[in-house]
Amino acid sequence: MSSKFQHCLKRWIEKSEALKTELCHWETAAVSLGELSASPTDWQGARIQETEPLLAASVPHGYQKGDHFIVIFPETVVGRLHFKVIAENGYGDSPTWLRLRFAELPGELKHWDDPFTGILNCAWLQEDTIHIDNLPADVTLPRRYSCRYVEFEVLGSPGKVQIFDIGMTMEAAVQDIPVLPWVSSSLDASIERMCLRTIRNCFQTCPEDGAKRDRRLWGGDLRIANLLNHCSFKRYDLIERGLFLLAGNAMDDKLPGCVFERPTPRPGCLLHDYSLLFSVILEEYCRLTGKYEIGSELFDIAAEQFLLIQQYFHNDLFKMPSKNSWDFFIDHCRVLEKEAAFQGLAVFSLQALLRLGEALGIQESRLSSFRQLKERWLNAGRVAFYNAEKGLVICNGQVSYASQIWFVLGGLLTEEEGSRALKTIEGIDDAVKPKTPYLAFSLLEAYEKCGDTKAIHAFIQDYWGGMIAKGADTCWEAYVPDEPFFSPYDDFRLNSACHVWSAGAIWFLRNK
Ligand code: RAM
Repeated sequence: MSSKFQHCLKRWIEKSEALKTELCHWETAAVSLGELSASPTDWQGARIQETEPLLAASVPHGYQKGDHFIVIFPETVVGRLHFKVIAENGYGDSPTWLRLRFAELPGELKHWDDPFTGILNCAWLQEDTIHIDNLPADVTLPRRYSCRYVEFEVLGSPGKVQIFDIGMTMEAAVQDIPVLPWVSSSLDASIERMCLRTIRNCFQTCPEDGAKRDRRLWGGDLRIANLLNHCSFKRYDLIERGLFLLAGNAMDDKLPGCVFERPTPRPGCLLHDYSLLFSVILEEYCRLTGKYEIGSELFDIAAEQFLLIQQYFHNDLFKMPSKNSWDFFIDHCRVLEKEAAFQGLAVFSLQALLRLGEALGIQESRLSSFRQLKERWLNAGRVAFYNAEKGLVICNGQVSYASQIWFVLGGLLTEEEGSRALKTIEGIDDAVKPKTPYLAFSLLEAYEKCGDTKAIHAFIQDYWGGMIAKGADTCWEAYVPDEPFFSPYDDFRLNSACHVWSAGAIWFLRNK
C-alpha cells in the first residue's frame, strides 16, 4: 500500500521528542503501619486500618524470616520506593531477602494469592523480590510503582532486621496540584482533588493512561487528558507531544490506538474509534490553545482516517467485521452492540474535523466531500437505529447508554430527542450501562449537549462520589458500582486505580 504520509513520520517523531519533558522528583514518606482485614461492608471486601504512625523518632520494629507488615502512604503515590535496612545486632553476615507487594487498593492485597485468571500479562501485578547483600543498606527499587500500600515480607534475613525510613521518590511531569478557587460543596472539592491527583500521577513523559498499567499513550485517553489539562495543569507541551507521537507512528497512514515511548517510539494496536477521535483532540487542542499551526500540520492525516474507515461502512452504515472485535472500542463491555455508537462517534469526529477545517480556512472544495459524508452517515444512522416511537436508539435489539450517548454527541438526535432518550433509558432495567468512567465522561457530555446540568451534577456526585465513599483517592479505570470485582481483563487485580480517562468529572465541575 502506498503511504501518503510516510515522508512526514520522521519529522513528527522528531517534534514529539523535542517536546519530551524532564520529570519532577519529590519525596513522600509512608505514614503508618496498617493491618489488612476482611470487611464485607468495604469495597472488594477488604480494609486496611492504620495501626501505628511511622514517625522519624519511633524505634523501628525488628523483623525476621516469615514476618510481614504493611505500610500506608498518605495518598496514592507513583515513583520509586526506597528504605533503609540494618541488622538488629549489627552483625549482618548474609543477605536479606524481601518480597514487596504494591497495591493501589486493599482488595489487591487481600486477594493476592488467588489464582490468576486475567487475560493480560500477569507481570503487571506489582510484586518484586530483592536480595540485599550488605547491611546496613540504603535500598531504592529500580522499577516505578503506583500504590497506596506496600506489603513487606521477609523471606530470609541475618537474624532480625530493621526496615525504616520508607518513602517514595515521586515521579511525574508535574508536581504541585493547583489550588483551584471556589467549589460548591465539600464533596465536589474532594472529587476535584481526586481528579487532580489522578491527572498528576498519569502525566509522565506523555499523558499515560494509567500509572500502574498500561503506562502508555492511548488516543481516547488523550482526548480526555487534553480537556482536563486545560482546566488544571496547563501543560500543553505534553498534549502536543501526544499528538505528534500518534501521528508519527501512523501505520500505512492509519493512526494507532496507542504508542509505546520506550525504548524508542513505536506504534501499538489499532483502535478505529481512537483513529477517528484524533480529529476531535486536534480540534479541541487548537481551539483551547489558539495554536492552530499544529492543526494545519496534522489536518490531512486526521482527515485521512475518515477515508480509511469507509471500508467498514456499507450503504453509509457502519458494520462490525466480526462480533466483539477489539479493534472497535467504545467501552470495556463485551455484550455491547457497538454499531450505532460507532456510527454516532464517526459523525461526531467528522464534525470536529469540519470545524477545524473551517477554523484553518481550508477551502470548501476540500471540505465538501467530508461534509457530504457526514450528512450521509448521519441520515443513514438515524434511519437504521432511531426508533421514534420508543424515543430510543436501538442497536441490533439492544438498548445501551453508549448508543444514546454517541447519537446525541454526533447530532443524530435533536436536543429534544436526546433528552427524551436519556430520560427514557433510565427506566429500562436491562439497558447496558457504562463500565468505565471513559464512557461516563461522554454521558456527561451528552447531558450537557441536551442542556441538562442537573443530571450532570447528580451523576458526578453519585458516580465519582461513590468512588470516594468506597475509599478512592484517585479515579478508577473501570467502575461498576454494584460489581466490585468487574474487570475488563477477567481479573480485577489487573485494573488500574489511577487512570486519567476516569478523571473527567473535573471538566464539568471546572469548565463553567
Ligand atoms: C486499556 C486501557 C486504556 C484504553 C484501552 C482501550 O488498555 O484502559 O486506557 O484506552 O484499554
